[in-house]
Amino acid sequence: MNTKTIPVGQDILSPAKQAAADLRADFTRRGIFIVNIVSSPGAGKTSLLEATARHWGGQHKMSVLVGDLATDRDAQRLSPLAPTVQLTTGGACHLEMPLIKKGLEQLGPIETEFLFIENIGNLVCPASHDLGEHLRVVVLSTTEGDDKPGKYPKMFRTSQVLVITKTDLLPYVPFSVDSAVADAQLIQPDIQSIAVCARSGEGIAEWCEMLEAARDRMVASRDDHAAVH
Ligand SMILES: Nc1nc2c(ncn2[C@@H]2O[C@H](COP(=O)(O)OP(=O)(O)O)[C@@H](O)[C@H]2O)c(=O)[nH]1
Ligand SMILES: [Mg+2]
Repeated sequence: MNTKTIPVGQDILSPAKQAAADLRADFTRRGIFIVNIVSSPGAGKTSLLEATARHWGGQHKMSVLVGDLATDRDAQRLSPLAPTVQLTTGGACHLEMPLIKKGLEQLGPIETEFLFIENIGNLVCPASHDLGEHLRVVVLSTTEGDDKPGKYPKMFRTSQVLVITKTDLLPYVPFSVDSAVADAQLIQPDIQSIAVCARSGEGIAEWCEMLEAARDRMVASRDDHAAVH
């Protein structure tokens, strides 16, 4: 039997992966940095976004797509601070590209530097879905235990930044920031970590500076690429 080899020459992406790659490319061109925030429920994602918006105070423009199974409670919290659209999945445990696209349509033509996607509270399913983000940030609160990175390895392996929240509770809970970071680094040696407290504002300036630097790098690499071509 004759066999025929067909050289494809490129990765054949699934439609969802292709949609995510297209969104990332489009937003890179427009200078909009997409941050996908993942965590278990109640780790402090919305509080972190509230603190971010307050810290920037309009100095850097941000918009938010916020996902939940039900209710628009998070959008109600964030809307006074930044253009926000609530995405409700009606039960699905993670966000996917079609809902992100609907949310972007609802957001309308945005002039923004940062688009935050607050994912559904869940340390499992969201790990498998690229939403076109430039940066994936996993949030772990001090009340969840410092052993979680090793127990949910895919989420930490696919994230570039670990934000440890609720540092004000450290005196009351058995949680070591160093142990949590070391556990995450076993899985993802390059993971960058920041400890914050949304209530007191501790670490929020550092978190915002990290975001600004990451966006600057994206814009610089886009411009270098454009200059070469
Ligand atoms: N003590 C303390 N509580 C916090 C902090 N950040 C968030 N919380 C509380 O943690 C709970 C869940 O926060 P939320 O932002 O809704 O988490 P999300 O479900 O991940 O979006 C709320 O009751 C917040 O007030 C913090 O820095 N310190
Ligand atoms: Mg929330």
